[in-house]
Amino acid sequence: MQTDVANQTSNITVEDDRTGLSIETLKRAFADNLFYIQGKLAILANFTDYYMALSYTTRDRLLQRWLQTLKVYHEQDIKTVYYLSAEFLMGRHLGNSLINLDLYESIAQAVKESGLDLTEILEQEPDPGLGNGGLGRLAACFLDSLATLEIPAMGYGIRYEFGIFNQSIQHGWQVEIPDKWLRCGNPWEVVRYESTVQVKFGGHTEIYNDDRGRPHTRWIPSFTVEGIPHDTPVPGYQTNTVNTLRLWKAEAGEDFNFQAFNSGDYDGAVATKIKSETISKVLYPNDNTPQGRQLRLEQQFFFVSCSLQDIIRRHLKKYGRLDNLPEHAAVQLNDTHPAISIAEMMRLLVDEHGLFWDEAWRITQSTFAYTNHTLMPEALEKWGVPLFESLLPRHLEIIYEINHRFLQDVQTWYPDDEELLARLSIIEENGGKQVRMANLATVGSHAVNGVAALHTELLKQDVLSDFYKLWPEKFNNKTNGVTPRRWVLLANPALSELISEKIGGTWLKHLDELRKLESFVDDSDFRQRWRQIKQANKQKLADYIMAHNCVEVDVNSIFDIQVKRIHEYKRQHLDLLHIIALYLRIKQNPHIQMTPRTFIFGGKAAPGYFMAKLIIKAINAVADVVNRDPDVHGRLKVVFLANFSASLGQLIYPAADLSEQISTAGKEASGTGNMKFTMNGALTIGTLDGANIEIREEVGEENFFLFGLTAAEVEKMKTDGYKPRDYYESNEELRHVLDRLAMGYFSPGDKDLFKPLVDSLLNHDDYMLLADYQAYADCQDKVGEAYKDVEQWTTMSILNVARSGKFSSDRTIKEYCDEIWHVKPVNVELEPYDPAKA
Ligand code: GPW
Repeated sequence: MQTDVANQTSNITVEDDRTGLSIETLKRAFADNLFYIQGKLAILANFTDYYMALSYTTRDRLLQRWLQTLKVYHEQDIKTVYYLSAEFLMGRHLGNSLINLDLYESIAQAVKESGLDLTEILEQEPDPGLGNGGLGRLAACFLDSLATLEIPAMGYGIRYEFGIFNQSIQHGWQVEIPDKWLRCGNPWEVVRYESTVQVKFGGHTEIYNDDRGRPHTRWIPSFTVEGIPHDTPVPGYQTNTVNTLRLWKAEAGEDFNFQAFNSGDYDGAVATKIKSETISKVLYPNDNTPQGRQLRLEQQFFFVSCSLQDIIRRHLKKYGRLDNLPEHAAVQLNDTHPAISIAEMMRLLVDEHGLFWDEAWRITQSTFAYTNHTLMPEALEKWGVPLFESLLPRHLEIIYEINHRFLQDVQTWYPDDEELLARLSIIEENGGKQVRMANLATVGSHAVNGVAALHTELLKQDVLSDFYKLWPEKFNNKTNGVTPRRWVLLANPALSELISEKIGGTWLKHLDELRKLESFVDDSDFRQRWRQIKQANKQKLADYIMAHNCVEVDVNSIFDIQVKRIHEYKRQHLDLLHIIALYLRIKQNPHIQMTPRTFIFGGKAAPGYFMAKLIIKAINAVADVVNRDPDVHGRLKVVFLANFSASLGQLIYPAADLSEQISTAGKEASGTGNMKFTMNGALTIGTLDGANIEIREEVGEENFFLFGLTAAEVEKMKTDGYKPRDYYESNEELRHVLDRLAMGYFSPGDKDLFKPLVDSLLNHDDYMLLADYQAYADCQDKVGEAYKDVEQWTTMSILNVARSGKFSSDRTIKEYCDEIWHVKPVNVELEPYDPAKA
């Protein structure tokens, strides 16, 4: 039908304000958006206005690809990946969109000709912090790779109104500030009210008979919440594919609103509204340590139910039947946070769509796969049965039924092994019944994977060993990766340009091609430019440190960096013990030779994690003493950068000389920061943990600083009876370091401040810092020596980058596609946008 709107706009050509790519058109579009979207005259506009106008200019250029991708997915017979995750740490969108659309240079030029600076505008964007750390950032890297590889895929999660808190440091302590990231509006989301779904909570179940007299179960909820989809485009790199990240916002169900409102119960209406909206209000700031709070379970069920209903609705519309769902949908569970999916899918199929149990179970098992991200026993999610029953009564019944049938099978395979049954059961029976989400996810999925080779081996031998005995074929490894588009091209443009000049630009899609850099390792001009780029990146970070911490750092010193969530198993305090040791060495021997170092830390602590917060305070306390002391001047500096985030990471990784990956062996499932450092030419000091092992394998042991106990040695020591105090007694330097901390040397106003930290190390030391201390200090001495040999260090740095190709998330995603999801790329051809035909 020819509408008036279509008639009026049918003369628009490709070079219009919304799709045109010439500098002139981009400038005009930018000015136009400033006027019509931001409602500002150019002379009155501020940087937020520029950022918004430029974002809309860029978004317009994404929309054609995005809508075309949706059209192709709608029309073709395809299989789609659904990545369910409670966290997506996407990072800033504008710079990434410009990179992936190949628009960066032209926009930079257009902005320049408008009298502005693009990098300054990019800094205005609030960093969407809808995740805690590695797990959420992995989800974002995976979406980038899926779109780049042209795989039909959709991310599903929660649109938190408040993301991870902003961290400020006051008197050395972490202070949490709410993250109002939506304050100025979000140009990257499109609200799809028409796809709103209803989510039930609470109430009870009842049996009823259908017309043929067959019994069914019905769930009568006590309240209903609406899920409103907010869609964000996810552009692939140099491809037409733009996938969708669909995040759900919780709102009050309409009937509830009106019932209370119409009867004059305004307080009641408001209370319902608040209760509903609370569900997507705030991200839980715990990493690797879940808290069994009711609201958290509500969040998990909310986004799972929204997403599965959405998937089923779309599938039914296209195919009219559900038996073939596994041929068209692969659903990946990002840890157990969405594991309630298994029960919800069964409920939807059996209760709402009338399928038989066995058929529903076949569909469920063949659709879902589960990724485990931790071995730490306290991080495995469990929910008390009473809470579960009050919030999700029907799901508890379904879980009991799944468990009953599963344990019956086990009994026929392994008769009379009560202990095996108790370990495998989805319900933990001792000490208050609990639902074990990892067991539910494992039973309900056809594939279970770990995130690095060692981690998967330990899963098979330890945490999930009983399941591995039942179903060895379910278990597989998928070593993590990171996207080189954000973490090299966007973060380190100078290095990227040098690399492309030498080996061409295709490495950004085929990261293994970085190997070609090895043939330039002896090229002295190349080596010199390599060093200059690192130096310039260090200078940028030094400027940031001066601006934010008022500390002057020497760019010729080793930038020795540990950035990640603060956790005892990650051992930021091992780094700190060594810093104190260096400080004391200088104090004892003021003329000692030492390679100058700048120690840089960044990372957030969970607000309720006392020891992690004390570690932050300790780092800052040591920094205060060290940075002020003229005796160590020119040799040591310590800096804690507040509010570490994806965007701060983009500044930090390219500036690092040394990457600290020093977790207790067997505790870090993979790590992904380790990969970002390596790709940017930092060398690693690390333990044989997580993906460190594979990084070392790739770059060569001579290009990696290894220290510490192995996972097996850690376990053996624990069973043999580990006594940390023995190390204290027998190691003089370590004793001095711990004594100074315990005595209050770094906390003059409060001498006992760090006693809990020292006591914990002397009496328990769950993460074996004292056992690893000397090996770490010795290894750091080797680092100091190695850095003095500039040429050798340059060679090692180049080889680290040249051999980092394995750690592209493209490689990881290809493995998921081939071995778990069985999905293929779908080509998206662009049709010129013509409103007359739209
Ligand atoms: F506990 N990871 C994380 F397994 O960032 F759920 N948050 C988490 O809550 C968990 C894991 C969980 C991290 C791992 O600690 C890290 O080793 C891994 O590289 C990352 O997940 C991505 O797999």
